[in-house]
Amino acid sequence: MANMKLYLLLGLFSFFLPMLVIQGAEGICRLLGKFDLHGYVESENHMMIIGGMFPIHFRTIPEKEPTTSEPVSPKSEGFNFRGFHWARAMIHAIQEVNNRLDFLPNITLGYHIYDTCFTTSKTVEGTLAYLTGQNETMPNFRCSAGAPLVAIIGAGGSTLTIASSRIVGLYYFPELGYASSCSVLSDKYQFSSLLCTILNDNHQSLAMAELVRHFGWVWIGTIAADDDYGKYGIKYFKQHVEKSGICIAFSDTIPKIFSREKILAVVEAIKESTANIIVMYSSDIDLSPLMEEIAPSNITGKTWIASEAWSTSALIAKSEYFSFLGGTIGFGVWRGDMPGLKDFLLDVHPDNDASDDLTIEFWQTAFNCTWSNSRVPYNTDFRINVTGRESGVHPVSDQLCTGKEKLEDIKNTYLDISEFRITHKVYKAVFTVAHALNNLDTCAEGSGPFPKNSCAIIYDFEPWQLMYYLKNVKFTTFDNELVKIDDNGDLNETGEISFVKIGIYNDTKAGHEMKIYNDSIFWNIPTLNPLCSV
Ligand code: TCR
Repeated sequence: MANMKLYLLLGLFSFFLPMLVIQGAEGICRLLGKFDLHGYVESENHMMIIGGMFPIHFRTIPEKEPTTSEPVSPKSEGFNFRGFHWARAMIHAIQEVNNRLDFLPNITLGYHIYDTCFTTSKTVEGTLAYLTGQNETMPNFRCSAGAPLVAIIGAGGSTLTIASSRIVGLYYFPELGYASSCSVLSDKYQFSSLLCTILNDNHQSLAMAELVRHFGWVWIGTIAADDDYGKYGIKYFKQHVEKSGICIAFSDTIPKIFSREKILAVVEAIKESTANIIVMYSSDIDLSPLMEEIAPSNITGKTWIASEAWSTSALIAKSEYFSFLGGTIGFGVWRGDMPGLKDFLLDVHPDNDASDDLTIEFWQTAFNCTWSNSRVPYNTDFRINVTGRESGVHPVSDQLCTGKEKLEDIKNTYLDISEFRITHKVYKAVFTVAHALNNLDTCAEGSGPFPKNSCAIIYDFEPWQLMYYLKNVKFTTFDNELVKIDDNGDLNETGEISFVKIGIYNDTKAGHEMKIYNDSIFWNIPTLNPLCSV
């Protein structure tokens, strides 16, 4: 089975709505209120909570010097459709588990979701809130929000997961990383209670090196996000290519905190270098400001090798970037089936719950309108203050939303099916927890795994006892994928990586030519796939 598919982004277009930036009203960054509302189900059953951490906003707004007043948690800005999509996918997976009659008959799962705002500080804040049950300074996850917290799904990118799993690891509290692919996370000595449902990046770095070798490219530039994903990814890539005599022309990093000066320096390095192949290891969010600067700089004739975190993102695959990004080759993780998810994603509307500020924010941002009587402020763009950058400011519509706007019409990372890859990892994480709980619940007294062959009790178990079941979980998903723990202690798909041959690249005097002869290439928009139009 293929874990990772090599595919072309050649010809990838996507229409993207201008992003509105909304002031994070108090409480938006922490989703407790809203999601609890839906998260708890009226039920006679015993309730258990799964925590979830997703980047629902892009960043936080720095507070003014907090020396004259009590410091408060910063507000958020920049609605991230992809993070919202993942959070909704987790909710759907939990509902699926609750609907199943074959396991956990006396347990109802709820959820408790925090927004990481793509920052370490919010991630750590959320992690501590999970562990302390909000108000206390001692770990108290048994009492979290009135029902016990059993595991956390999060925290998103590797840097955030490293921060959070170091804390939960102290208590051997289970955390399941759905997007954390950095290979250091496989070190179970450091990250004892973390399991990842996504393949680690060593495979991707090696695949990129193989690709470069395959095409005989010898002069390469590398760009990495300034985080663990980017830096370790490029480090392993370099280790692999340097063995084969391939030279690195330049290596740059994209800053985490926006700095136009630093970004322009990267643009300059790309411009000045004679390397025409550039390997880019970054998330779409971090890469976006660089793309905004490359667009007006007339850089063309480069072939980009994309890491999985930006290769299919609608945030990057915009038509205005096509002149320099067309022909990008990227990697993707396995995309699985999640029956009913699309309908669930479409079933979001501010009318469903007037107090659901997050859905209102989603709606206003997606349709560039204002929901009447909305408590969510909509026409404040903090990016000018925070980043000193004006180019990202979009005029905000004063038009009222009608409520009849069609979700099917929006083309952003919320509904884009090519985004269903990490989504699948979120799903897998939820089902892994559910299966582990079920195995714990169905343990036969006298033949259990604990001292004197005892079992744990589902209504009162310790985190390490669930950890045992997580580490021994084995199940098949809807699409017949066997999920079990691998040698690194991660929950990966079984099987080897397979490379899909995508075509031939010809370099002739008349110019470059890329022949595609394999129909197994993934095309983001089927109508652009030449194989579909013949
Ligand atoms: N691992 C990255 C984060 C990441 C991501 C993504 C972010 C991955 N895939 C897709 C946004 C969208 C893979 C990390 O930091 O480990």
